Amino acid sequence: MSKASVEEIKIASEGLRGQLAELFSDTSTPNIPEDANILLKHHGSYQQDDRDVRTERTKAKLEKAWSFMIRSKMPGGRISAKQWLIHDDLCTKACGNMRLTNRQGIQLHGVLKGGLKEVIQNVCHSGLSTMGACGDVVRNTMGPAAPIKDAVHADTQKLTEEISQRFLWRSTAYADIWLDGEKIDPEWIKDPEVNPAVREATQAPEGEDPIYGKVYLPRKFKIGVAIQPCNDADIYSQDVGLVPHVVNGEVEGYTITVGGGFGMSHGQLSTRPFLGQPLLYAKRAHVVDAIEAVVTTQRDHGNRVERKNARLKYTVQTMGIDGFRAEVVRRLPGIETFPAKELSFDSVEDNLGWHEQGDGKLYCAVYVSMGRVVDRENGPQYRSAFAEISKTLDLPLIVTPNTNLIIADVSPDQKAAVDAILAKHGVVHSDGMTRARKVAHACVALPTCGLALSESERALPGFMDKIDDSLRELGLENEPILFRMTGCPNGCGRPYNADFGFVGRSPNKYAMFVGGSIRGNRLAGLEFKTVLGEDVPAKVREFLTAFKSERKDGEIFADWFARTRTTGDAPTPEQFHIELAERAAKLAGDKVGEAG
Ligand code: SRM
Ligand code: SF4
Repeated sequence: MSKASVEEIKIASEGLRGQLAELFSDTSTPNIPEDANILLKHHGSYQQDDRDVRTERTKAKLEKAWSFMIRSKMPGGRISAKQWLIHDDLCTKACGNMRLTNRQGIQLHGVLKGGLKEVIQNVCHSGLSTMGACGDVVRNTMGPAAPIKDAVHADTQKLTEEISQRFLWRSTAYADIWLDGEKIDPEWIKDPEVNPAVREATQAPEGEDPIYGKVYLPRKFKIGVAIQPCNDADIYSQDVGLVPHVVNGEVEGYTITVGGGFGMSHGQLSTRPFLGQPLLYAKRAHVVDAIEAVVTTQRDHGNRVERKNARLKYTVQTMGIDGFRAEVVRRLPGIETFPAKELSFDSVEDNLGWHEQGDGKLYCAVYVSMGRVVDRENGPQYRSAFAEISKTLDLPLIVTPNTNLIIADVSPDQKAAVDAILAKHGVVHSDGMTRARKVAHACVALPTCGLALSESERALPGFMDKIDDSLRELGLENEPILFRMTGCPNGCGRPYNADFGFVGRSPNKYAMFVGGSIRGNRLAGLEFKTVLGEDVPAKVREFLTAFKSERKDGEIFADWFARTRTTGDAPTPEQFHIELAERAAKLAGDKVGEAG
């Protein structure tokens, strides 16, 4: 689908309404047309098919095995026990499990067309929603996962919620289509936890969206907040990153970074990952307005001709960071902005295990392999464990950016009960694991992702078994080393700033990127264009062996790499700009070189 047609579909949709209501009340077909799927994304769902059976069904001249993925949004990953139980219940309408996402949301896969409305209704009944979880709008806002009870953590969580509220798309379409026109309001839901942002957004008067207009953003838009030195929200990978500046224990304001983003296409130099760059510092009262100025600058200046170059990162590159800043500041009349503060981070890791949270209570961060909350026959029974904790102890949960799960607000006398439930279901939070394994993540990929070129979620645990052996043999089991994998170059697993990023090219073949950083602040380079899956652990071992023999005292892998190696092939900024200009010219129908 070309970029122009996506734009046309959005414009013609009347507040993202389209024909979705009619299509989903027609039960005679298992799927919807592609243009409707584009609108559906803004409602938090994607049409997919089971790729494990695609070939055999095509051979048998059967239709694809269609189903829908549904993504729930929760700023900062916060979800109550009751909301969790509603999602757990909905697993039975999906493929029997749920997937924690690395933007702190929850995905249910395999929902059939006839069941989609009921699932979305139930998510809304829980007080969460799917509105804007996908599509050309601001997505789920990420924030620090640890539920530390201090003024700074309280403020970052409040900020994720303020952002979420400000940037929800506004139209009655969502309520009309999924909730039979009933607006999401406390009377109807009878739930004090109802999300006020969604209530307001679904009651919006018809007409243009106040922020997004008729045509929404050129592309998806992502925001994350992190408190130094923990970069769990991986702010340099975000369109907008936010970091609080703390004075006397209180947040004075936020440094704003812009233009991070990871999607690329193999071999296409005009697409590439970028890290966010410092934009400015704003006082707390002006932070959300400053973000709105960034969002509207992207709305008005982003590329609406080529979706591959439509993310904010390309707008920032095209305008230059100084030009971009000038435009943002111009949109903030009467608001004083300041130079960005220096930032410093240690790691993107979660702090797994038990910790005090600062109010006499405890939290427990539990490792969830690849974020898949499932009961495995010969492994951990994550789904049963978390459901039982929610049912019997009614404790709030938090999805982390590394797709683990935090059990929060545990009073000391509940700790033994939590441990007993986890142990009963074989969930051994992180005991005995290498440090690398605790943070290793793979995107979903096969069998649900329509864009996957190779396995990812189903492959990384096997890769890590062998890598773990090397780490243990070399005595590196406690080293902070970041491994991430994706089934295609779109970069969902955030592989491009990892120490090692494995990026699917075709079945069992991966491009191998090396030399990012566990701090999330450096891009890896393309070290090997194609490596067979079975050869990946040996390639990794070569680096680990060199690290072990060459490292200086206390030096971590990322610093050893930076000191001793140069990152592999990556397009230079010049190459990138030349290709970008060439592509734009081609798309505009000009002959390259003849313009001007
Ligand atoms: Fe992603 C598309 C899964 C985080 C970059 N992503 C997809 C789709 C929806 C495939 C599709 O378009 O048909 C995947 C659904 C697979 C499935 O079956 O579930 C998908 N992305 C995911 C998740 C579930 C991966 C995970 O391991 O958790 C993450 C959901 C987060 C959420 O709750 O919203 C997810 N995706 C990311 C990230 C990381 C992040 O946001 O922190 C990135 C890289 C950062 C970035 O956006 O630049 C990412 N996803 C993409 C892209 C490439 C965007 C680009 O700029 O080119 C696509 C494809 C697209 O948009 O065209 C994509
Ligand atoms: Fe799918 Fe590619 Fe994203 Fe993995 S990186 S979930 S394969 S789009």
